[in-house]
Amino acid sequence: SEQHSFAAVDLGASSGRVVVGRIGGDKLTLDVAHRFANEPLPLGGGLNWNMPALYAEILRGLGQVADGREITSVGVDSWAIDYGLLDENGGMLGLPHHHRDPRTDAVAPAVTKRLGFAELYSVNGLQYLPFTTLFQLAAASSAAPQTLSAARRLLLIPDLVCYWLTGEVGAEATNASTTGLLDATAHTWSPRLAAEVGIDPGILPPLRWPGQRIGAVLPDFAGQTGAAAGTAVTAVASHDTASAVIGVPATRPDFGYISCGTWSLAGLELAAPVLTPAARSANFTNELGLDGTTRFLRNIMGLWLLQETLRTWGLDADALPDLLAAAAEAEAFTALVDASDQRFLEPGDMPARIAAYCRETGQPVPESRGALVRCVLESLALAHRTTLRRAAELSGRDLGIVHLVGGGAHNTLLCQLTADALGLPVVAGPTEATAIGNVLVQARAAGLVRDRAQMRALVAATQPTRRYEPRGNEAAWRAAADRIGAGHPG
Ligand code: LFR
Repeated sequence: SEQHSFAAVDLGASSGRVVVGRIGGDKLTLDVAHRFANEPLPLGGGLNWNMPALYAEILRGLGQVADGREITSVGVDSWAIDYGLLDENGGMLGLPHHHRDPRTDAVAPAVTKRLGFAELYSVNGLQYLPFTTLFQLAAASSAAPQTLSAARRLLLIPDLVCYWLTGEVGAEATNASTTGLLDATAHTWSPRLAAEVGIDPGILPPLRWPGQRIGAVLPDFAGQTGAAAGTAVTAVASHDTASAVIGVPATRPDFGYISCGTWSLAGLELAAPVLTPAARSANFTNELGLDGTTRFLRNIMGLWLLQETLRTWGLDADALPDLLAAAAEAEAFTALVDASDQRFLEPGDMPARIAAYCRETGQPVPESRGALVRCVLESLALAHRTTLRRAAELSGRDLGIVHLVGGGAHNTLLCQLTADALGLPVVAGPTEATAIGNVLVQARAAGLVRDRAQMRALVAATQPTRRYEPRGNEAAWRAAADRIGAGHPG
């Protein structure tokens, strides 16, 4: 049958890529056309995203994709929550802030106290994360009120890129669900919450949904990249985690997922949000997935703990295989940290923060690099266990298998420890689940696939995965879990 090619722009917190996905019949192939680093830019005292540099890389990647190929459409996803502001002429008002910028440190607890966590949760259904858009806006409205009052539009990162590509503004719904300003039940903006944090609700653009056509690439863009004028830009599930969940190769209903990259997002796909007091005090989030589903999950610090450790040691990713080999040899369960603890959020000396955590909790400080990496990976595996088991309890669902997708699928030790901790098989891969989810939603808009079950069956049939069986040491993991309490909202 006929094959179509789609371009997926996927921006992650540490790297971005432009991918071509080809779909037709029972085939799905993926080809990474361009990969680039995403380095945050400290500027004017804040931590920012270098959007012009990222956009230049996107254009370069799309240029390579368009070279000699016919592209049915383009879709853009990225990390969530962060935003840019446009002035009345459509110009960007400063660079978007990075969610790891400390500007919300004092504001987030204060706003939560003022509005009440229970009240906020009943509307937006979100876990407490200090950097949620709503808190960033509260910080901006006190620190930079002139900028905010000059703003005519607030655009999340993928919507900003789509605006530059097409000239059209909108807010894609899965990503909008991470702002704290979207009603988790009605799926509409909450003008009341917007007003509460000091913004004009009118700057929130109309919502758009995955699969909707956004527009056509602008002629100057087509000129720059060689793309055919008029190539469509399609709204995908533009929150990277939402796309990753679409790309999970699940073939049975009782699956849990872990989207494991800079963050580890562990949870379940549900038909409706769980807004109970128990879900709230366990700090579970209800983000929006494809077709109105709920992504019931928690944020775990993820590979950030490892990336930032390597950076502190002055090492790059080439050093990883040796470190992981040393970690595999290191003694088990000597020290564990709570991988949801906010102290690990901001950039800085990670080994020192881990050592401080261990001292405070009366645990031995890991002495060698191998021991420290072991501590990080066991702590992540433990957080995966606690989070997925709790998600199943809170939603009354069975959990029979775990899919781990994203860059973390390469980390064989982490995958094995996660299977051990959960006492369940872990299927690792694909690493590019996010780009795959992006492509699949475009393919559905083009009439090539039907529903989530068919999309996942296609991923399972075409993408390589690796299965890890639990090694059966439940007693040790239970003891480890007892040492670390479940993380709670501030
Ligand atoms: C993952 C992710 C998470 C979100 C965090 C910040 O890349 O999108 O889902 O909580 O980044 O945006």
